[in-house]
Amino acid sequence: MAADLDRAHSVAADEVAAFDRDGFVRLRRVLAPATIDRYSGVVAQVAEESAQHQVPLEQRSVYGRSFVQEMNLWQRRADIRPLVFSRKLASIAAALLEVAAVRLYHDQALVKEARGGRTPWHCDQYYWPIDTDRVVTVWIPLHDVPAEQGPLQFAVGSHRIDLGRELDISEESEQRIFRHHRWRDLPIDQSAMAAGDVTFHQGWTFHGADPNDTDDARVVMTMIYFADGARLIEPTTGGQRLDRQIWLPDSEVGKPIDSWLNPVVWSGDPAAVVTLEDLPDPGPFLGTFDLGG
Ligand SMILES: O=C(O)CCC(=O)C(=O)O
Repeated sequence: MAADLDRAHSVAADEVAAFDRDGFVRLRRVLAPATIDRYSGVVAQVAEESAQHQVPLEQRSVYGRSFVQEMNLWQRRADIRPLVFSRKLASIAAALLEVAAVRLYHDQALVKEARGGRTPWHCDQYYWPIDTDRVVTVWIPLHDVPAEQGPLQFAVGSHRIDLGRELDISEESEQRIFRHHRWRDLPIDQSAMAAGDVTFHQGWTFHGADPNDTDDARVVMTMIYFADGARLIEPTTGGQRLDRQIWLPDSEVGKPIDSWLNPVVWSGDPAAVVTLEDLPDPGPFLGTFDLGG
């Protein structure tokens, strides 16, 4: 299993080109069935614990209904670390971004509960006080995700259109974006995912997901990586200030981000890459978001 997560995975030139052109790429059969089995249980358990602290779905905002969000599991649980620090996944991120090394921004479990709502269209880079667009999220479904369970969907090429980037994820963001014809004309790419498939999307790529119309939770793990050498910028929104506080506490504005929370997870220089032994002991980090209305 660890071997699967650290095994070299070659990324084809047409996959790099598609990622650059479309803002995302779907890669099939990247992770082995045994790896998926191992981590689906861990993430489902975290989500179940989280759900006990949440108000019922019908009392939440549109955002709150879209998924239960648990952040930086690696700080809390040693058993998720081989997945979060997977050299295979981090090396794919570096290849797609066409950079020599990547750091971890943070990880995040995104569990769309049974009958959970739509994930409104949004882009992520708006939340990140980082001076580069060389930032990517890997979205890892931990079981097959058919269309009716809300697989991730992408607006193809939307990373190249500077429209609606300043909108928080909400029903309003979705409605305002769709009023614009350039946005309405973009093709939408959505397809069912099989366990072992993953997607990678850029920070400015608009994405969303349909509701979960099934009685089973949609269990997904994600990691966000950015190019080594990227600098912290002065946060300009509430979301960016919060991100700076939580994920970039020891980094200085204008300087390359290099705190212990953002280790190098892939580099052409193996000595630069963090090992599981280098990581601090798990602590009581509380990355639960309040999903109330
Ligand atoms: O899982 C979802 O429904 C949304 C995922 C997402 O927004 C992300 O990974 O950036």
